[in-house]
Amino acid sequence: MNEKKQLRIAIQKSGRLYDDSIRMLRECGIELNNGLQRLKAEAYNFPLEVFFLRDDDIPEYVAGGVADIGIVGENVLVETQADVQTVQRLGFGKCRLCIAIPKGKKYSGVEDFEGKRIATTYVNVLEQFLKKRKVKAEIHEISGSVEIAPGIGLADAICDIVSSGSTLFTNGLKEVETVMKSEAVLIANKNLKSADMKIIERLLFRIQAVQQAKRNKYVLLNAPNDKLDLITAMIPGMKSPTILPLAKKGWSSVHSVIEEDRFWEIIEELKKLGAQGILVVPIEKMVV
Ligand code: PRT
Ligand code: ZN
Repeated sequence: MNEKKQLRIAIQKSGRLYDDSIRMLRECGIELNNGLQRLKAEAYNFPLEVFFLRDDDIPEYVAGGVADIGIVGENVLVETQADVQTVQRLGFGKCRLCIAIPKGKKYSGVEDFEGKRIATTYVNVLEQFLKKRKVKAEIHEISGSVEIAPGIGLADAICDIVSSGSTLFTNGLKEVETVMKSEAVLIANKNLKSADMKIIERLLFRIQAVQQAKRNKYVLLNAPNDKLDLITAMIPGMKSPTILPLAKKGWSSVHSVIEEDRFWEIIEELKKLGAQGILVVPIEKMVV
């Protein structure tokens, strides 16, 4: 019998990575059915089965082959030390793992932690960090509400995830060391069959097209013909810009793609060169 080949992806069941993971699949044109059941879902237009799990379990499930691929924060991946491969950085779930101390305390460097107690859920990552810096501290493993540990006398410092910094602020703490930076990554089992690899490649192709599109904008502008060379040199686009004559003599319409990072800088230059009627449009997918 010819069984339909499906790739199994593990994503967070609920939490900070859930919405972005589902959105990423949707932007890749992958729609899920019975997703509301929240244990397992199937894509009806792509060979993908989705398992909804706690983020902490995802690396081990992928390493053990229960799922073929997974989406997880690098912080969790490094902490669990699971034997998997990282196939793509996903650009969401950005945060950092930091050591923080009470606001009023002086800090002169990582050696201040010698002999001190640090509370964390990231025991392995912190241990590696301190070892590299030759600091011997006492690590207290706690499972939640790490930020209250110094206030209740449980620890001198904490090591926890920070994004906006407001949790530290409300708890009278200040960030003094960055242990690691993190974002969501796509991980894969190390022993996948070639049929699975082919599906991953198709998925990666789509993810990269979405990411490219987000990094770029489509720009349309009117340019005086005597400045066309200078203007097109500013916006070379993917291969070269499209140039179409305007009904008004001596003018052309120029279409191209520009990078989000250099966007304002380029627009300013284009204006100086005499470009007018500049329109900037988001791109949904981009295949170079
Ligand atoms: O239930 P499950 O085990 O699946 O989820 P979880 O509660 O363990 O994880 P969750 O949903 O909180 O986070 C999932 C992943 O999102 C993490 O592993 C990180 O990779 C990433 N991420 C991004 C964050 C944050 N930002 C974040 N701000 N994870 C946690 N936080 C917490 C942090 O622990 C602290 O309590 O938010 C607080 C700090 O936030 P700020 O904005 O006040 O600095
Ligand atoms: Zn978790």
